[in-house]
Amino acid sequence: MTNRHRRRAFATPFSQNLSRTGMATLALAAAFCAMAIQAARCEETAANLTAPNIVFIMADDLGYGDLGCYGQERILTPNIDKLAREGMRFTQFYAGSTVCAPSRCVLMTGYHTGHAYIRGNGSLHLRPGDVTMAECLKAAGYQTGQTGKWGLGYEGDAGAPTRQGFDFFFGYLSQTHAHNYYPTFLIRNETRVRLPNVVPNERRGQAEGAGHASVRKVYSHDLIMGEALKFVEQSTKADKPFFLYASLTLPHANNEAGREGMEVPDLGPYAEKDWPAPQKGHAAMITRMDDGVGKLMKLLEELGVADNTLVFFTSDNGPHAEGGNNPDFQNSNGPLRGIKRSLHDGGIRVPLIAHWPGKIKAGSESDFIGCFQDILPTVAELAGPVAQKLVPEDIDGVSIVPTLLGEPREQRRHEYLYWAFYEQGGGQAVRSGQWKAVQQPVGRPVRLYRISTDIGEQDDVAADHPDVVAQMKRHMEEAYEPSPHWKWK
Ligand SMILES: [Ca+2]
Ligand SMILES: [Ca+2]
Repeated sequence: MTNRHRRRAFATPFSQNLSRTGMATLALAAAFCAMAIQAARCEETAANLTAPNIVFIMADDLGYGDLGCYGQERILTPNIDKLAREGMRFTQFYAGSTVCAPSRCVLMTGYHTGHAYIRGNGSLHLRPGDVTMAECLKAAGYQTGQTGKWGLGYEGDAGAPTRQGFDFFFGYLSQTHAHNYYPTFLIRNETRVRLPNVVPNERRGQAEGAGHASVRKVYSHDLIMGEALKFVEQSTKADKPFFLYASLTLPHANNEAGREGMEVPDLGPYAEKDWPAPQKGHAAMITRMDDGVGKLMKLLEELGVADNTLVFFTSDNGPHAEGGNNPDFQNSNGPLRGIKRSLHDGGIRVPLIAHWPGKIKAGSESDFIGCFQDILPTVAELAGPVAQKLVPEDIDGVSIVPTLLGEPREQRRHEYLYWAFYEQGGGQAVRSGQWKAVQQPVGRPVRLYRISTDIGEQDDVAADHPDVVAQMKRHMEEAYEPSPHWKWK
């Protein structure tokens, strides 16, 4: 990957426009002093922290409005709501992409979808040289495990999680396989584990295992959650921190099952609701996931490691209209516009909760404008210098540790965030401060929204602000690095 076009888009913390006068020299000296003090303070902060366990829980296609703590009124999510009450809730955090694979690539490698290697769903897998979050944490002494859906490599290739820094893996490698909640097999490390479900006309090739089961014995989410709990329990026996990446598959649809795609073993508290069947399934999936989060949090308490564990909860992209689900029924995107595959905020703005008792202020809220590429530098900073040194210098993320810990040192901010989406004629979007620009499909005029006051992106003000539109177009040009694998189509 060439770095020729790389120009980092971060706001600088202090002015670079000092003139060549004596005053300027003095000011420079003062600035260097301030930097030195700041650097010393950073080192001190890092030295005082014991590297925490890190649990990163990610739902699949869960919308900004699907959780009680983000305004959901029908679907019960008591455990995740508790997580938010005890931790920090982000209101302006974004997923890496509006669909699965690229969002996960941004999360794992820290490059946005104008720079990342995997920028869309498809058959590409991570290369050995791609540096992942798991590799950084493993190098820093962490035990690393993933349960759930990977999406960045297939059986036997270099992209498999066990070849990208994970000591342990259980779940689905292929995203299409992951559609099926009652599969005939899942994968433990690099070996298939047979399951008693029966799937007639099961798909083959890279989608192997996808289909609609006729005999449903074992629900994959329950196994995935169970393996997550086991990994945590076993990890706490060793004298090392652990990293769990629980990339849950709920509430994604089984796209092979038509209008019966919201597969769930029981409808729980929604069984008697006067709702369409897919909506009952959708709600039951989310509540079942919430129940798993509750079990995980309880286990951390029981094992006595809750206070030294940083837990994140988020989603990989906005809500879907698949498997019979109507995202409007439960207002899954909240006040936002659009769903999965849109570059309006409904497709990309996601819940993010961070929980670390005694370190992250309970009941706090942050309007920091961040994105998945920020997670890698954040966890690497917490893991220490060995992990930090492995993170490539040209990634697009910034560490949000100062925000999480409420530190006095300055939080680096993005000058802008960028997304490229390569399906459906392509699309690009930029978020910069109060502004949001969307060009979807590519080639159409750029629409501009003052998102600070127009969260629903209803009022296109491009005609009133040609200077802002020009600036947003410059950001798009700067952020987009051509790739032979990714063309607007
Ligand atoms: Ca997804
Ligand atoms: Ca690698």
